[in-house]
Amino acid sequence: MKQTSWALLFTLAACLQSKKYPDNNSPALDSASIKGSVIVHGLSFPWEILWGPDNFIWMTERGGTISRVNPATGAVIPVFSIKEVVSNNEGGLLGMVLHPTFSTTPQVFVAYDYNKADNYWEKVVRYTYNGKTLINPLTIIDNIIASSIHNGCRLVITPDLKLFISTGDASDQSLPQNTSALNGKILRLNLDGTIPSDNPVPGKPYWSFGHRNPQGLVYANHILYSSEHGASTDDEINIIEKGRNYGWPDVEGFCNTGSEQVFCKAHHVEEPLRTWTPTAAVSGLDYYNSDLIPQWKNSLLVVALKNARLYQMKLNDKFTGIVQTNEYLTNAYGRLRDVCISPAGKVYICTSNGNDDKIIEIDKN
Ligand SMILES: [Ca+2]
Ligand SMILES: [Ca+2]
Repeated sequence: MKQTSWALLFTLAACLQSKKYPDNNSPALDSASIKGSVIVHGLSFPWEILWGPDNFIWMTERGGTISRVNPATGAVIPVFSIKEVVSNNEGGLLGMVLHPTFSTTPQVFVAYDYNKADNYWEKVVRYTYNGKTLINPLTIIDNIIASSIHNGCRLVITPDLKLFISTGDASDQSLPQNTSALNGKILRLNLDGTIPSDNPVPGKPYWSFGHRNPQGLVYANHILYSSEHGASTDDEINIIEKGRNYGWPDVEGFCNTGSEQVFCKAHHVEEPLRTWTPTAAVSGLDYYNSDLIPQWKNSLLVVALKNARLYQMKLNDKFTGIVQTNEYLTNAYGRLRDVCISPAGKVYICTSNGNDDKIIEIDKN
């Protein structure tokens, strides 16, 4: 099942030649040092891939299935299928995260969309893994408005055991600036669904607001980073800070137009680290700091759907700015949804083409 893609090697070599955003004097990347392989194919819209403490890749597929993927053999082992999931266009079973101490607390958190009283809703449910399947569902949060587009839904648990949930605007632009609505937010909850006492506003589940469709979220260097889809302009990478407003729909990307500058000043809007115009449709986000691919140390990795490539964004020494971006896999596998990294430093990427979707492994050569 495991096959090296020579086309990918050539693509990598070609991509490694070009630095699209050179803004420091980093040495040129060594194209001979990296290779890509398809380890799994035949998937249907994988949405979340994450590296589990069992050294399997845990995966959601949008239709409602949770599986464990053996990265050495490509075997896909079904864990559970959530019957309640309704996959309506971009909606369905989306983000997933495991408890940080999974071996002693084997909890699996998933976000998904479903129908209730003729409306489409999103909720986050916590299951327990019994070694074979998922049991004991507990709803952590419910009644987030779902839509056929803009559902956000990446999940992160920080070391202090807080659950962050990104939610989209569900195509209703009145929601992100309404701090009583659950949409267009990055929410922060305790792992039992209660609201932490140190949230920005007591009793409210949001941590930040003014988001359009954040589909990437990673915690590293004591910083929460996100990726977010813009409309036709201004995809964003953000650093998510407590209580801050990220602008949507009044601000797209930087506070650089007259009306945006007025709004940003009045509402203390946090600007992104970088933007893409036209949009690239950036989705899954992770932080790379392994020695395996040393050129990528201290980088954010984000994959793009529309632009069908991997962006490697080298961070500065304070982890608060992007000093260089390099591009890989351009058009090699179509739309790319999510990325995860093994402890050994191998990078895994899943496609989102809806037909023979794949997981690709990137390793040193
Ligand atoms: Ca913004
Ligand atoms: Ca702007």
